[in-house]
Amino acid sequence: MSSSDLKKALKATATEVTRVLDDLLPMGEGPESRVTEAMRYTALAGGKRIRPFLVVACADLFSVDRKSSMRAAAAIEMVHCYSLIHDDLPAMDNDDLRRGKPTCHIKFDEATAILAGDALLTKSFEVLADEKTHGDARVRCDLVSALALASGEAGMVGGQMIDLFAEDHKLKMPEITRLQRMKTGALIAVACEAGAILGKASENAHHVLHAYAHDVGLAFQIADDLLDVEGDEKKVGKKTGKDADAGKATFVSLLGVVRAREQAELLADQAASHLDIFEEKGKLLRELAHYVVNRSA
Ligand code: GRG
Repeated sequence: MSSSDLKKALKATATEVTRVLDDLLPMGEGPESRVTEAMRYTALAGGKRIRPFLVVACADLFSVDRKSSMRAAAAIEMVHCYSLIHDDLPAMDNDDLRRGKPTCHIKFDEATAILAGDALLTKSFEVLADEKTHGDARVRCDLVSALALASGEAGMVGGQMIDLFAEDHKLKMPEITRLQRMKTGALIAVACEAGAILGKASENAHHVLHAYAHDVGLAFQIADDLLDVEGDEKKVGKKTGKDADAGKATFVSLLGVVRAREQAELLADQAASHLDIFEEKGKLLRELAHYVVNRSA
């Protein structure tokens, strides 16, 4: 298997999850259709679709039906899209550009962007709770519960709160690691966990995927910090240099570019080695760990 197999698999998942999102977010009628339009604007606007890929690739380890894993993947991508919309708002990062396009509040307006984010978040739970996602109510309940924990104050929202606090406080390495585990890592971890839940994986397999997700999540964030320093704005699709401009402590500002890259590569190696128990079946996920570190967007 080569990196072109991973690229093909990423592309195929991106195409399929975009189709599923398109189906799950039909345009309605009446004045409320403006919010659906804004939801679709962000959810169908591309992106690497790494979280959906993680759901599907982890679920594939347990031969889960694709229809189930794609719906769970779409639900988690909805939460990711909501976080991007809200993160870009003037009250937070105040960004005009996302995925190479005007951000949701620039294209529509702030109130509509807030509502679109809210509606994507709630829609994700509607999708997971639907029988079409899985026939077993226990599995659906576990998916809902895992996504709620990862998205809320103990996960992504909590991480975002610490990130805002960090604007006025110089965080040290352990605090930054905790912030990023919550802000970015929790959603990456729940993507892997969703695959394990859908596949009714053994306790050991759950642990292994958790350890993998933990290392990939951190490697992903270090790569994101590196892109903010070294990335090409056109390829990244958003403004770069923002962390330095804001005087924010990041993995790169604390470690320097060279050590940060070494650390990210070490984490990718470690993530890949967790998957030994899956032998050949874990190959794409092993490759993905290295891809997140070496990506240009
Ligand atoms: C506002 C509730 C709330 C949370 C915001 C995750 C997050 C917290 C904000 C996203 C902003 C950001 C740049 C975070 C750093 C890492 C990250 C999650 C980048 C974006 O994810 P990618 O690279 O994006 O997977 P694409 O566009 O490929 O989906």
